[in-house]
Amino acid sequence: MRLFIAIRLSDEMRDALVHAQNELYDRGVRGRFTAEENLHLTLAFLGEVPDAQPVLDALADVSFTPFEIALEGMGCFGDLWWAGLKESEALELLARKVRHALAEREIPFDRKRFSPHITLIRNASGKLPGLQLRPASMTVSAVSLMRSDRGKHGMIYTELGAVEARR
Ligand code: 2AM
Repeated sequence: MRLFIAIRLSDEMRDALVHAQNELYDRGVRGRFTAEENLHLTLAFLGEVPDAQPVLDALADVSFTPFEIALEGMGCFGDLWWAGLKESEALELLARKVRHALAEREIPFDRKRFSPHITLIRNASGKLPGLQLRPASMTVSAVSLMRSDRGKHGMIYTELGAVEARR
């Protein structure tokens, strides 16, 4: 199983992101656009894992209170184009807690620095134009363990479990 830990997005966030994708498409950008239902914010990427249970146990150790995130700006890693998030200490802390919980249980994950982004297009053509994102925000009240499978028409992400914020 290919697993990652992510924040699932609210409808308002998705709407703003799809709006940006459509605008890019209308401007002639081509590439693999992330399907609306697949838009997410990755906190940790685990890759191939034989058994999800230890990961679910690690996730259950993560304790956090709800906080807000908001879209801000766009950027790219080469031909991968993404939407960014307003700087948030709570978000950084949550990613650190998730990664710490994995490390505590000796569950391997990609140790690349957390760089909060929501992938909009892979293999994007041309250069990223200046584009204003529609303002959108949401309350983060859960973190999900996701399984990624290659479907006939693109990736299929399935939630295997989640930890809820404590109020
Ligand atoms: P992304 O965060 O840039 O979109 C599932 O593959 C998710 O895990 C995607 O969101 C993907 O990229 C993210 N991810 C993070 N590190 C990855 C890696 N080393 N390989 C594949 N996906 C990775």
